Amino acid sequence: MNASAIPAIDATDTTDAATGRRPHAADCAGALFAEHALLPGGWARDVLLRWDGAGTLLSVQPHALPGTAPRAPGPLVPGMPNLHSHAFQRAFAGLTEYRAEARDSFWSWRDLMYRFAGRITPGTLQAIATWLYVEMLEAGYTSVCEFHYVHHDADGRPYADDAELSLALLRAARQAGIGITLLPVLYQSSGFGGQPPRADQARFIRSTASMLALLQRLLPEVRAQGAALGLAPHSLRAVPADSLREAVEGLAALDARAPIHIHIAEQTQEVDDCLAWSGQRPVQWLLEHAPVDARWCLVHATHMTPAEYAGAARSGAVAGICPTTEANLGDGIFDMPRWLSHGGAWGVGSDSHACVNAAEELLMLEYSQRLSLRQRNVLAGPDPQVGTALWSAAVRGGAQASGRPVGGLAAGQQADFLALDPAHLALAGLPVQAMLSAHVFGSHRSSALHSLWVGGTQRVAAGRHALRDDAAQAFVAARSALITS
Ligand code: NGQ
Ligand code: ZN
Repeated sequence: MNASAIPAIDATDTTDAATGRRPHAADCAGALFAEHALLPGGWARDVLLRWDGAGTLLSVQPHALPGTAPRAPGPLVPGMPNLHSHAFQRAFAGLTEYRAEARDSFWSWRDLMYRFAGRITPGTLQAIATWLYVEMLEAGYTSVCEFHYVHHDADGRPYADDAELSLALLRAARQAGIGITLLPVLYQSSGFGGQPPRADQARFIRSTASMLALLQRLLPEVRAQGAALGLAPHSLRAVPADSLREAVEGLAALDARAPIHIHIAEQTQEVDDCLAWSGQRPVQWLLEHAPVDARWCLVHATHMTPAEYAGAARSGAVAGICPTTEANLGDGIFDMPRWLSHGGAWGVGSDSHACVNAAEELLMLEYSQRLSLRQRNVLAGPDPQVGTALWSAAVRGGAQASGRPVGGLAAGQQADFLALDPAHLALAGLPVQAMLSAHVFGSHRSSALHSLWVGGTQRVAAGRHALRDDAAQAFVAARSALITS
């Protein structure tokens, strides 16, 4: 990096002390000084962060003097990328927690979810997503991958602007100030081997050509807001083999590095159906028939054989784990020690948004391992503090899956971070090394997250997003409208 590219911080600095942001961010940088910050190599002292007008970190300097930079209100931690979200599903969290069949399952949940998806409008989607993204920011997520599949109107007809609902999500992300990777979903069949879609899937369906046209249409919009664009073949049950190949090739022609996310092996039923169709299990089939590499995120790779764990990890793909949704839906438990033994990358997503809290996803992930292995501190890594090890690994994998530079506090990455509140009762008096574990595992009524920045702009102060009240009100109105429609 060219040192002369770093704007000097001087006594005439007009940086806003509350936000670390100067008035004309486009042509000047912001800065922040933290006594403690979690860098990719671990905790460091007296760290000076400086970023440019685009919100990219220019330098992250430990053992620095604060100069005139504003001081962070507490220890700084990188923001968490949320690698899997279906925004509209936030509006019915809690509404599917009753027994509807003698034995409820993922599939009976899906029937209820589809009824809800059928009622979404552009206005309600934007209101739900804006509130959801405000919640995410208040809960430690600084970016989100939207796995977006409700494309058409309630009758399954394309909107006048085919990108209508995608654009609603981009607007919501802009309003809330969260980074976004938009992943339009390809959905064509109701089961393996190209079975025709069900009537309640009509809003999701598009041809491969229309998907590639949508990606073309969205690319300038996405780039204009510093977002990323990828593709999500929904699952092997929803995308026939030829379509998968054509879509992945078409995407690569548009952007050779664009992310590709797929739901892969969430339910044993889909493993059985895949075996009946092809003689292979879903992950096995995918590794043999698709160019799986570091662009790919395998969401819910829950049911794999040891050979599949090894092959998928070695492909370089990220395992997209959604611990609270997978628990909510009764999916099964991902074998993290096995995945890590092969050097596999992983990150977390809040998926159906039964829970919207980065710390709680990590808690659920570690606890699922403890319960199945009857051990403690299963996922400690280079850092013996489990909270720190989980947080750092999930940031790295989440960034890879996002296709955006959101991988932590290092030059060249986005200035996406949060400050913990050292005066919060969960943390007060603890050594800084224990604070992330206390944030993840010590249960509290309120969050110890104090402030949060995305691309150098402060979005949460004293635990609150500026839009909280307005966005919450619009969300409740949208949900009420959906329930009664
Ligand atoms: C989804 N959700 O796309 O929202 C899915 C359900 C399906 C999860 N897989 C639909 N958790 O898989 O067919
Ligand atoms: Zn999903």
